[in-house]
Amino acid sequence: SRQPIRRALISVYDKTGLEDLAAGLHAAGVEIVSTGSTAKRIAAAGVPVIEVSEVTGFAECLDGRVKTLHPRVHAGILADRRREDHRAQLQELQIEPFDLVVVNLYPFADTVASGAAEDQIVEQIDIGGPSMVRAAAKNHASVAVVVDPLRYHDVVTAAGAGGFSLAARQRLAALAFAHTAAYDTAVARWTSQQFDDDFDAASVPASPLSRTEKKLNFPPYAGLALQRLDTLRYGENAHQPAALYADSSAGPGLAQAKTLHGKAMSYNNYVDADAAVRTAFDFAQPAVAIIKHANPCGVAVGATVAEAHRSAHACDPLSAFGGVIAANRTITAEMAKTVSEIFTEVVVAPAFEEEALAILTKKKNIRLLRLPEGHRRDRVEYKQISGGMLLQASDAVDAEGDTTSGWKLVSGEAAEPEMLADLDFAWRAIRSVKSNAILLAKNQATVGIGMGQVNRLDSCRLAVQRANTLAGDGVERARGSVAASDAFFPFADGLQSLITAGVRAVVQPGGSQRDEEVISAARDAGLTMYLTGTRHFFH
Ligand code: 93A
Repeated sequence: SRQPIRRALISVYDKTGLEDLAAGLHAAGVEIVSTGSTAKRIAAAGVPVIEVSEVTGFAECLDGRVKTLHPRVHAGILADRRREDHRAQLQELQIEPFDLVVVNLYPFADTVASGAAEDQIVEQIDIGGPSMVRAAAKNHASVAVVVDPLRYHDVVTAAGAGGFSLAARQRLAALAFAHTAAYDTAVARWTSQQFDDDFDAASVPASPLSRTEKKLNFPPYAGLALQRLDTLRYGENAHQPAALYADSSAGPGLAQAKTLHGKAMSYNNYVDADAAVRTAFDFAQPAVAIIKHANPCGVAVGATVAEAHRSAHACDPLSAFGGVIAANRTITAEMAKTVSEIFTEVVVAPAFEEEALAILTKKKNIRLLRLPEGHRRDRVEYKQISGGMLLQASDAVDAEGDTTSGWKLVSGEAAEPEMLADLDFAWRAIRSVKSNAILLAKNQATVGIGMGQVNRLDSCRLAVQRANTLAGDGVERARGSVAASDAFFPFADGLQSLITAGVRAVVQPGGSQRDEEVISAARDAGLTMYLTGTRHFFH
């Protein structure tokens, strides 16, 4: 049932792996026919290739809209090699059949997602590509079709081994039809939304999951794997009934945590505990986060959790009153002693030392929560909007490993190891601060946080003001600190206020239209500034 591969048609938008594929096919004695820029790339790799226009005798026209839409191409794909009459007609028409079709389509969905204009999006509706894919898939009795660069290796192997078996060609055909169906669904959704005033999202088939969405387990249909766990006393306010659910497609996480001591967790306790855990577990070293109203009022790392807690608390003792604390390590007796002196709503951690429990359980009003074994950050986050919800991969770009190696120094001297460690700390911690976020840090601890403002200048001012007043010792803590900004500075004004306050180094994503202005303000002040290239919005 193997169909030897003698002639292949290759037309790919995504050129990943193309050179190796072409070289491999050529080495297996396969003749390659290809379209414009695909043919150029193959030829540039030193592999012989025939232009499709040579086969059709018709130059590509209408700016590429018509390249492969020609009987000499489609008869070559659609001829059923088992049929005498098909073979005879090909001979009569002097058309050579194709045994293999490799295509990947114009990036329609990506173009829509990029915010491109209507005309540009329309241009990315691939017509010739899906036609070839569907033709080859229909004729799987004679032709193998491949739409995914990940399969090129199999193609080269098959070419050298007498071709694909019928079963393999059938499987490839099924994948190919699923691929074009998904492609057209995306086109249908966009055109309906764009041009149909009575557009009803539910009437159009669901958009297919992308490859990364599949990897992340985004649910393909409505309905998460929710399981009701508990009734909560009330929601954010006393007149709002509320409940706790577990999502078995995620976790284990905070929802499965065990209350070791204290009153039942409230809705707001859960919200803050979640923010605390999210923050503390972003660090490899022992780390503590103190949260109020979903924002950190202190984050620090240290040699021990006790040390980290002392530094985190010192950031803002005023706000830490009634706070929710998370640690990424076992709560020690030493830390428990300090915590017991401060009115605290919740302490959440992977474990508690016996003695720590003995100390903390003396306090009637504190809740102690133990995270479940194997607790991990959810890879997908949900946010409800009216009538639906939004899903996204969680922001874990550089949760592990070295964050600083990819940074670009754009102003001042390179940071000494100690300053670099503080910048690294600030950049990790800022991920847990609601945007717009500016975070000042010193000695691996926050010293001033400006959060939740609707412009960056106010966040800068707030961070400085809180750094300089909350210590309560008359010390200007902003002076000599380093700063992180969760997104770029749209103007130099915010940065200027940090410079005036004595901040020594800044890490920020960059990418503003006014980067030059911002960077030159940093240079004028001799400030060390790094650009990360990624941002950490969090709302
Ligand atoms: O504009 S099209 O719809 N018209 C065609 O005849 C056609 N033939 C192949 N798009 C067409 N293609 C697509 O061009 C393929 O699906 C592939 O994505 C791309 C490859 O073109 P090039 O080799 O010039 O990069």
